[in-house]
Amino acid sequence: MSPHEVDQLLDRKLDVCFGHGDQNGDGVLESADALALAARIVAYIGEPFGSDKAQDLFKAFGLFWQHVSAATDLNKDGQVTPEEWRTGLRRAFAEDEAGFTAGFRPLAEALWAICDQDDDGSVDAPEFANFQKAFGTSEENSRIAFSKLDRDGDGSLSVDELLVAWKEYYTSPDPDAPGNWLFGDIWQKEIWDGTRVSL
Ligand SMILES: [Ca+2]
Ligand SMILES: [Ca+2]
Ligand SMILES: [Ca+2]
Ligand SMILES: [Ca+2]
Repeated sequence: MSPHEVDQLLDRKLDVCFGHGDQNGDGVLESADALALAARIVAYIGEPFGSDKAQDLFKAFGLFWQHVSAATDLNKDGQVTPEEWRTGLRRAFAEDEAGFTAGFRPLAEALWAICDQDDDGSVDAPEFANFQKAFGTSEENSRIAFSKLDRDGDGSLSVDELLVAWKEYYTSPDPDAPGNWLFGDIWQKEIWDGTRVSL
């Protein structure tokens, strides 16, 4: 792949994530977007809002946003533009392994816990599909994503498998990285058609 194609893949993945995050569709990300996304996840999973798992997820999203916005809100105005998002995330996560783990692990743990609705210590494909509904992911894309992300093929998604997938999704230019499939086929318009944000 040419450097341009590598850039295109990573840009596309970061833009899809931006589109998911911009919950009110105003073209910038802010803390209210992060909390709205957390609420949406709680609602689609079917967890009561006052439960420990839901409260833990809200806390984790709040910390995650602090971490991410510190890295991406380059002019410190409380809003993250698409350009700041692309530049800041590359710098913060692709080039800083420790920064990635510090930002993502607490969120991965809280998400994993709330996804495991039957408390059997595993997140199976139907539980993962409920989580994916919060992002508008189709059943088909959710099924594909689960099969790619479940690296050891044991029918369950672990925290570490989730973290490896996120790491690849947010930082890897490799077109064959399984983590590219976090939301299914990344190039489908169904996942994100770019209409909500103009770059
Ligand atoms: Ca917004
Ligand atoms: Ca800004
Ligand atoms: Ca379970
Ligand atoms: Ca697994």
